[in-house]
Amino acid sequence: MGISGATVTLTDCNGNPVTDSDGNPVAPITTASTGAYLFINLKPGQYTVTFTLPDGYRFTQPYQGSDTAKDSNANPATGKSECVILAAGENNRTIDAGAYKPLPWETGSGMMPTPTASRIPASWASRARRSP
Ligand SMILES: [Ca+2]
Repeated sequence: MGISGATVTLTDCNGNPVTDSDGNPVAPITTASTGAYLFINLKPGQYTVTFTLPDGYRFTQPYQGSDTAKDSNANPATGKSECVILAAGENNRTIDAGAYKPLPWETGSGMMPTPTASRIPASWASRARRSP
């Protein structure tokens, strides 16, 4: 399940704006209903992905489990991933954010409903040339 309306921003590891292989600024992406995002035509380098969640969502704990394609990379306090090295020709689909929408207490029952977890799956790629 994806989260729509999240903003995904790509910067260098110092938080500075980056440009793609053609020298154009890499604009932030707002996720669609699948939650997926795609940055293409990037230069090899070191990047940080910053996730900004829609109202009401919170990040899950990062780096849970052993599957890097499914774990959350977002620091719950900042929404930033770790500094990631993107090699030439690499297509990195492992940087993502887990988030959930807390549900209000059910008054009277004493039961806390289990929040539904969602993911913002990532996809980003470098390549030397743009495909025709
Ligand atoms: Ca991950």
